[in-house]
Amino acid sequence: RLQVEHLLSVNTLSAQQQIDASDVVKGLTQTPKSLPARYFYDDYGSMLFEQICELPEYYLTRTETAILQQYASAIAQITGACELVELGSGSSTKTRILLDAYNCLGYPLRYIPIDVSAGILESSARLLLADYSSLQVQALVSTYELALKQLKPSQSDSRVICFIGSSLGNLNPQECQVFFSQVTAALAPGEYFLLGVDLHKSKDLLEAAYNDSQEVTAAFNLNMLKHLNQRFDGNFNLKQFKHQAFYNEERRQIEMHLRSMRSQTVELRDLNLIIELDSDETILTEISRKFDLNELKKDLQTQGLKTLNVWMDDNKWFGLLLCQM
Ligand code: AVI
Repeated sequence: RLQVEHLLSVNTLSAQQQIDASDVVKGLTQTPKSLPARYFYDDYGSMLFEQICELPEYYLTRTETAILQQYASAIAQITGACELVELGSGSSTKTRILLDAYNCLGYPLRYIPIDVSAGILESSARLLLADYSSLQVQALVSTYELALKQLKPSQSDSRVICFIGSSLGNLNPQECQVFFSQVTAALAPGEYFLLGVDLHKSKDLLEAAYNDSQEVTAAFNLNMLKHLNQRFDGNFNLKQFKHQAFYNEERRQIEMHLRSMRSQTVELRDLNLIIELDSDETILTEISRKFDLNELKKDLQTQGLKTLNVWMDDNKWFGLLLCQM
């Protein structure tokens, strides 16, 4: 019942690495410097992200979980039996709430989790198979773009593409548009897109969520440099960088940076890249946008995705949107 396809590591590895490398080179040679957020997620980074989701300050996961618990059954009733494709599935913890709802209604389910982190993808798929006797899992080790391009038409009655956890916030507005068009290309008319997004709220709540007192988010941010060292034979000294996260009110986004504690030279040997950093210079590692529901619904509509339902928590901190092609 389990099939694992490594879209990132069999045929496409060398091509993919070149793409990755050009991203890194571009980001580190421009001013201001930046790095692609997907480098957070080696196996250790994915484990740290799971810890972030449990932090008291990181309201996102528990709020979205509560919304799913309340409305998963409504979602399953609307979509009917389907193939559930999840982008950035990680540990699939929240997805279990949906799987339970489909199970309860007696709907057969094919689950296609997609993640760049092979370790967490395969281990969570095995746990799911042990717990759901009729589930079929086709796990794809892949980026979203590559996986969405490779998906064949749904083998079930319908397809639901699920993108929860507010990962949409990690894309800038232009990337967001491209992403929506990739999603619609992978859906047939009448099929669904389930989207979880973090909404506007006070600066204090937002900044606390990305500056937790246990400093797990700081470790998660710094781990990106360790990942780059391993991947590209680099010599970033993690002790010479500091985590920094703040809310940019104008852009309505949290920005995570790594601040260089002194002027320093860093080398990524496999990329033939030498980087000079000034003291206090920062590298932007992530944006996390916070959404306005009406603007988001309009953007989705422009891409041909009609919002059928919006569910929120009582504080209106987080939104879960069910859209249809
Ligand atoms: C995965 N993504 C939605 C998280 C976020 O909140 O933007 C990543 C994260 N970065 C720091 N904490 C969590």
